[in-house]
Amino acid sequence: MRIDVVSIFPEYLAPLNLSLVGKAVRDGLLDLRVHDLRDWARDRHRTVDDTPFGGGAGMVMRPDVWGEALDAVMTPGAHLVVPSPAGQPFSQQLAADLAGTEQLVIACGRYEGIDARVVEHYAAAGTVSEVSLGDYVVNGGEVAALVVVEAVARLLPGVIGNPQSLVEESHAGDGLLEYPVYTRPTAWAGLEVPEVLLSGHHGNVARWRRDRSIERTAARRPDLLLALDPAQLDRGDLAVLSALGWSVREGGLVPPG
Ligand code: 6GU
Repeated sequence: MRIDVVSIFPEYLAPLNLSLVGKAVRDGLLDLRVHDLRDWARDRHRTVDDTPFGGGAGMVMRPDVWGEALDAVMTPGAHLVVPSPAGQPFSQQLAADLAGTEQLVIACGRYEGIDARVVEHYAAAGTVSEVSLGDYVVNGGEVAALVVVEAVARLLPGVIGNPQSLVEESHAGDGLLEYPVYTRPTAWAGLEVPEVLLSGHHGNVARWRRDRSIERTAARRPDLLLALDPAQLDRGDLAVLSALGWSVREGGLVPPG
């Protein structure tokens, strides 16, 4: 697939040459192109922003400069992603959807954001997603572009050596957080590896991991349990949840208290 990133700080995207994503590019699995937005500015200062209509702090990125850039970079059917703290939360589901597209274009805003007509204009012609990393503010879309490119690239066929690792990880499909993992040495800092993992009993290992996934999810992300279909849960799952004070009503899980 092809991914284009447009930014006033193209050097910010340099880490994409490293590690797994860098290898995917070198192996020809990903056509990654990073562009400097200022290449489409028209004045000699290469201005990309102006003061906000209606007043207020900061600067807003000009729609005409963005329009020139996106018209030059987007091919028919491209999916435009605009990072924004006001976007929908980025998710594994969206990463998987984006991994199935031919071209992804990521428009990195800075300052107070991009003139709202840019999203409106490109949404009329194709698919546009405004995406947020979470409920906090960072200074621009570049870190979100790093996140989106990495989350999408690792799902492309051939990028990850063992595709089974995509199946077992957090947020991959069963709606639970991943269980804790251990390796040698068996004793470290006075802490032992859980006995069951050394037992060689695959059934007991699988049950133990599933129990730990459920406990972790209940403690850290109860919202994920609320979204589960109880039909996906087996008797062992229900026993752990019940011990944690959760119960099952028709259609969903009910938290303790
Ligand atoms: Cl995508 N951009 C900015 N500037 N801040 C954010 C964000 C994005 N997601 C969370 N905070």
